[in-house]
Parts: sequence; C-alpha cells; structure tokens
Amino acid sequence: MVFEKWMAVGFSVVLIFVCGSIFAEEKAAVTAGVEVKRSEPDWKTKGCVVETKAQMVYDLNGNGWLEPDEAKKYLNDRYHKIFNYADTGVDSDLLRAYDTNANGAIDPREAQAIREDCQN
Ligand SMILES: [Ca+2]
Ligand SMILES: [Ca+2]
Repeated sequence: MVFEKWMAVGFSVVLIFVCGSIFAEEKAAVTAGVEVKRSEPDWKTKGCVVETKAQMVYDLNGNGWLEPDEAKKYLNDRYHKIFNYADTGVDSDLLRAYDTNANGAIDPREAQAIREDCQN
C-alpha cells in the first residue's frame, strides 16, 4: 500500500517534470518567434528608383536613383510628415512596402517600421 502511494507520487513528479519541459519548449519557441526580425528592405542595400517629384529632390546626384543614403533621408523626412498626419498617401513602391494593410496610406503604426529602418 505504501509502495503504491510512493509510485503515485513518483508518477506525479515525472508527469509534472515532463509537462514543465514541454511548456518551457513552447515558451522558448514563442520567444524565438517574437525575436524574428523583418528582412532588410531593398532600399537599404540597393537603393530604389526615383518615382515621384518629392523623391527627385532627394536624388542629389541626379541619376534617377535613390542610393541607400538618399532613400534614407527621404524616408526619414517622410516619416515625420506621416507622423503628423500630413502626406500619408502611398505614392511609390518604396512606401508601398510599408503599407502592410494595403489601404493606400501609411498610418502612424506602419510609419514606425520606417522609423526603425531609418535608425538601424
Ligand atoms: Ca541618386
Ligand atoms: Ca496602411
């Protein structure tokens, strides 16, 4: 009788240990998922083609292409306009990449991604 009781206790301990480790694995997986970073946008590595008159102003060497530095300056300035609810319309592929809900406008939450990309 005492032996059976100890067996039950032992079984419970093993069960708790197994459940605990499964939970820990799930938690680790969830944490890993959160830490997955967005992939580097093309403009940061290659730059992008000039599509609008506003972007033309940032094309300092006038080659019809925004080099990464020029694109960054444009996006950084554009971010501040968007943040103040001015000029939020998506007018280029460069901004389209940030319009995650595809409604044709960059809202402040979407603009956050622009800010992060400009800072890193
Ligand atoms: Ca250029
Ligand atoms: Ca949007």
